[in-house]
Order: sequence, then structure tokens, then C-alpha cells
Amino acid sequence: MSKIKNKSLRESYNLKPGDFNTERKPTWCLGCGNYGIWNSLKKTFVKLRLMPHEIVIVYGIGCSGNGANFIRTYAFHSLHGRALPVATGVKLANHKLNVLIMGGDGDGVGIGGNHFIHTCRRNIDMTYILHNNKVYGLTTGQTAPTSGRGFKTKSTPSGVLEIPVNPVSLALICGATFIARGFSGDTGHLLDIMKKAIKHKGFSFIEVLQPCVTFNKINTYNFYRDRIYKLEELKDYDRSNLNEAIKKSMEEEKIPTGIFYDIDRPTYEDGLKQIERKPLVDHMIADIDINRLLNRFY
Ligand SMILES: Cc1ncc(C[n+]2csc(CCOP(=O)(O)OP(=O)(O)O)c2C)c(N)n1
Ligand code: SF4
Repeated sequence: MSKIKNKSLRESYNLKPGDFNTERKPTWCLGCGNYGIWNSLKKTFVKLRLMPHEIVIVYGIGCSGNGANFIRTYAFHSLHGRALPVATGVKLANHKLNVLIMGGDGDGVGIGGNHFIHTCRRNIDMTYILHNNKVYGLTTGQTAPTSGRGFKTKSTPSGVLEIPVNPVSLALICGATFIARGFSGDTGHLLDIMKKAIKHKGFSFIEVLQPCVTFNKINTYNFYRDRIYKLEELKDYDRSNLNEAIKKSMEEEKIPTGIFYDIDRPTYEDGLKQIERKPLVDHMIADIDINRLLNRFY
């Protein structure tokens, strides 16, 4: 998280969650889990005393990506599956910004699965919020890589044959340094996770279980309420133990939520001499002979 510089200016603004609304009203279906995530995120910004101009959210393509129209920060509505590399570019251009990524499970662990693997191991200081509704919502209900075995959709009318991708397990074995799972039906708990994820120095990943009330009639609010428990309720759970975290992430009968893993490791930016003193965007480029550079590529 970027350092707060001008404290008095910040205090004089005293932002409320509603200040992060745009003039557009969300278009998500009534009851969609995206509303819970939207509310938690705006409250998180307020709790962390972040201002809209200090935040960039890079969105994937999907129902969650439409948040680009409803959250008042800098935003980049990228390509399907490509939000992570775009966010990486933003962060490296100006590492003083708080960079977040929001996208669906199809976007993040389907078409964008390759980027997910490499962003985890790179450990760039950004926060990825994966809206997992276990279906393709925006394109009206096809199977996603996270859909459960046997799940029937218009693209798999006889039921899914594969086992689903488990985003938390994947993030753990790929090297992300903060990994959590929240539920959009428990916005207080989600807010607490988001606050810690944004404050974490390194790549933080939150899988949010997000019911799609229109196209997924299996993974409903009640489905989750009957199965979810919080890792914080376990007395001896050690967030720095990778093996324990992997084991927990594989549980299926009951679904653990909360912070699975939280460790310190140098970030990608820490190793870049070029941005040691100031962000790339603050470097003078006036003296560079662009023609000489271009000629090298002819
Ligand atoms: C390269 C490319 N392939 C396919 C699509 C069509 N497409 C748009 S959104 C989407 C899937 C959305 O599912 P998910 O990422 O899980 O987000 P959700 O809508 O469920 O929030 C697909 C396949 C596209 N826009 N671009
Ligand atoms: S289709 Fe599903 S994910 Fe998309 S807005 Fe509607 S309920 Fe939400």
C-alpha cells in the first residue's frame, strides 16, 4: 500500500463510501453477489483513508468488470483474461499508486490462467479480487473452469466432466504472499480481508464466493451459508505454514474462509534499480534520442 503523504488534506476530505459511487447505477441483476463486493470495497477505501486518485482498478471482462462504471477511482477496463498484465504495467509505471484488479473466475483462471500463475510468483505489490460465481455470467450462463463436476449449463447440457480449478490452492502453490477467501454474503468479514490485503506488501489475492442468482442455481447464498466457516475460529491455525494452508484450501465438505496465508517476501519492485529513487513516470525522458532507439529495431 502506498504511503499517505498529505494527512491534513486527507482529513479535510473525510470521504464516505458513497463518495466512491459514480453517477451510474449498477446494472447487475437484483441479488447478485457483486453488490456485496462493491459495498465492501468502497468501505475498505474509506477505512484505509484512500482517496480516489490514489487508486487504479484494472478490470477484466465479465459482469464484475462492469464495476469500472460504478466505482469512482482511476479505472482501466481491459481485455478478457488480460487484466493482470495490464495492472502489472500500471504498477511498474507508477509504483506509488494502489493497484487493484477485479475480474471473474472465467477471466482469471480460464483464459487468463497463465497470467495468474506468473503474477503470483512475481509478487508485485497489488491486490487481485477474483469474483468467483463458478459460471460465465456476462455471456449468459456457460460453464466456467471453476464450475463443479456434473454442473449443467447451456455449454455442458449433460454436465461438466472435469474437476474444477481451485483458485486458492493455485495461488498458494504459485507463490502469492497473501491469500484469502471471502463471501459476498458476509460483507463485514470481506471488508476486514480487503483491508489486510491492500495493506499487505506483495501480491495479495482474494477469492470471493459470489453467487450468480441468474445462472448458477447450485452455488447459492444458502449453499454457502450452510458450509462456510472462518479460519480465525481455529485456535492454532498458522498463516505462515504453506502445507497447512494448502491442506485447508482443499477442503470441500465445509468451506474455509478468511486468510489462508500471509508471509513477507521481497516484491518484484524491490529488485528494480530503475525505480529505487522515484517512479518511472517521474523520470525525465527529454534527453533520450528516440530515433537512435528506433533505429536499433529496424
Ligand atoms: C478474448 C475473448 N474471448 C471471449 C470473450 C467473451 N466473454 C466475455 S465475458 C466472458 C466470460 C465471463 O465469465 P467470468 O469471467 O467468470 O465473469 P462473470 O461474467 O461471470 O462475472 C466471455 C467468455 C471475450 N470478451 N473476449
Ligand atoms: S448474470 Fe449473474 S453475475 Fe452477472 S449480474 Fe446477473 S447475477 Fe450477477
